Parts: sequence; structure tokens; C-alpha cells
Amino acid sequence: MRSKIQELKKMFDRQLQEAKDSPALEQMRVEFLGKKGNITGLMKELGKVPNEQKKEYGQMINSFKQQLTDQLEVARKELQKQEELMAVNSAEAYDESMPTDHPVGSYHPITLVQRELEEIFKSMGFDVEDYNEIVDDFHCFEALNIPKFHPARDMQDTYYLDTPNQLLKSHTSAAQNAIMIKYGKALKEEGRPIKAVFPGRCFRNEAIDACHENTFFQMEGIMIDKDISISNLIYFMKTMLSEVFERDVTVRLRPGFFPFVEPGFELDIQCLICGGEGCPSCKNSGWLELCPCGMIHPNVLRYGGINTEEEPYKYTGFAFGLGLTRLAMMKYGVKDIRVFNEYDLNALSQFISK
Ligand code: FA5
Repeated sequence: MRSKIQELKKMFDRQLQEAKDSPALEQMRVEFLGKKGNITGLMKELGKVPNEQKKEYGQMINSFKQQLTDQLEVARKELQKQEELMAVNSAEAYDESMPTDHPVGSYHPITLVQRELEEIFKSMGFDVEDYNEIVDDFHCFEALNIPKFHPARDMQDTYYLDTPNQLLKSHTSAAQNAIMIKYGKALKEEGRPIKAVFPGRCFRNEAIDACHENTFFQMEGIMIDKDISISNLIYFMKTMLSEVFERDVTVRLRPGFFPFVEPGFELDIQCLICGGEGCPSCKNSGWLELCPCGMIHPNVLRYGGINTEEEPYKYTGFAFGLGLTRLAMMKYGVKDIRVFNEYDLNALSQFISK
């Protein structure tokens, strides 16, 4: 009798482990505790045991029955909980084809302007590239003709990381070298001009005001081929601005110094907030520095593996570094640049793309 009970217990435990739903548990209850079940079978066998052992075995069978009843009850409750949870989950399952009353999100105005510009440049044959936010000294400065301790580094108060030689990208020009290397082979071997724009987040330790942030966006662009000149640069800048603003905007081009271009220019836009009269958005000058640009310095081309000598071909190119955040200010009439980083949903969700 004792060994029979042990055997049944093992069988019960094994089945209980495998029981995955309520019907399986019910089947076990019938098999072990039902009228014609195993416990009833044990009771019947009790009749055959000697009288002096009947009491002991009787108690053994009763406590075995109680044990199985308790175990089945615990398992039933557990399974019930799981089944309820599954029912809730499947009722709440996300169905993207269902209409919703929940308000949908909106794109950040800088994302909208960035995408619009990407489309404009793509339509003019430019590739769109992405680049890291953490870069090294070589890419951010040295490859751009700004050696260590060059005074031009002071123009960008840079965040250096604890990791040696790593810093937060202070301008999108930091990607120029990598883009030249990526597309240089096709330029040399297939004569395919390098035409790429690369938007990105930039970081500088700025004194923040209505037109300066410590975290802002730029969109860099380069074009390199045989015979690229300032006329090409001016053509692309004009086309880009007229497409973005869809109206006449007054711009001015003046000389600007950047060690990675020669000659270099500052392209300013007349402030669209005050119409040129002067306001905090343009630091009361009536003009906003928007898109410095110039002809890529031969040293920078050489760092990028691009030939600058007459043989076999002499390549030249232009580069520009558009202030994307400032462009968004002008396009949407946002008076203060800080609005873009303040995460005020009421302010940010009102912009829509064209
Ligand atoms: C540069 O960053 C150069 N790398 C641009 C360049 C590229 C020149 C290629 C020549 C050839 P600058 O520091 O002026 O230049 O920044 C470019 C533009 O980014 C500015 O005209 C402005 O529109 C924007 N910008 C710069 N600093 C900030 C800032 N703190 N907050 C918001 N926008 C900024």
C-alpha cells in the first residue's frame, strides 16, 4: 500500500507539471479523486489489508487525498490567474489598423525642416549621410586644417569627454573627412562627383541667448568634382533658400574665416522676425548668420584622399554648414531658439510640414 501511494504521488506530480490549462487539471481531478479514481481504488484495496493495519493505511490514504486536493486547488488558482491575464493582454493587443481617439504625436519642427532640406538636396542629386555625435580630435579639427593649439579652436568652445581624444561634435564639418573617404573611390574611378549633405546635432559650451543654444543642429553639405567653383556654391545656396522659404528672402554674402575653406564666406539672412530692424532673435543686427560656406581648402581635400594636383585630375569643391536650428527659427517665426529644446508640447506640436 505504501509503495502504491508513492507511485501514485510520482505520477500525480508529473502530470501536474505538464498540466497547462483548466481542462487538464479537471481531468487529473477525475483520474485521482473522482468516484472511479485512484483514491477510490486505494480505499477498495483497504478492505484486503489486515485489521490491525487498517487504521494506519486509512489515515495514510486520507492524508494523501487531502494533499492531492490541496495541490490541485493551488494549481487551479494559479492557472486561472494566468488565463485571466492572457485574456486581458489579447483584448488590449495593439492593432494598428484600428481607428484611435488618442491624439497622435507630431514631428519636432527641426525634424520637419531637416526632412524638407533632405528632400530638396536629394532632388538636386545629393546623398544624405548620418554621422556620430561623439567624434575624435582628428575628425573634428585636424582633418579640417585646424591643428592642435590653433586659435580657430577657440571659436568652438568644445565639450571634451573623459575618454581620451573623444569629444562631442562641435560642428557637422567633423564628418567631411569620412564622407570624402567613403565617396572618393567612385569619384576617382567612375568620375561620380561627391555630393552629400549630412545633418547632425552639435554641442558647444555657449552663453545661451535667443539665438544661441548649447545643443543645436546644423546641416553640412559638400560637393567635389572637377571644376567646381564659387558659382556652383552660390547656385545651390540660392536654390536651397528659395525652396525652403517659398518666398523672397534677402541674403548677403561676406568674407568669413574658417581654416577649412579658402575663400570662406558668411551667408547671412535678413532677420524674418523683425524684417531687418533689429531684435533679440538677431542680436539687434537685423541679420542672422545662417550658412557659412566656402571652397574646400586643398589640405582638407588631401586629408580626405582627394587629389588636388593637375595630374591625373585636379579636384575642387565647396562646403557649407547650414544652421538648421536657426533656419527653423526663421521659417516658423520662432523668436527664441530655446523653445526648441524646452519640450513644451503646446509650443512644439503646432508645426506641420508642408
Ligand atoms: C561652423 O560650424 C562651420 N563648421 C561651418 C562651415 C562649414 C563653414 C563648411 C565653412 C564650410 P559656425 O560656427 O559659424 O561655423 O556655425 C555655423 C552655423 O551654425 C551658424 O551660422 C549658425 O547658424 C549655427 N550655429 C552656430 N552656433 C550656434 C549655436 N550656439 N546655436 C545655434 N546655432 C548655432
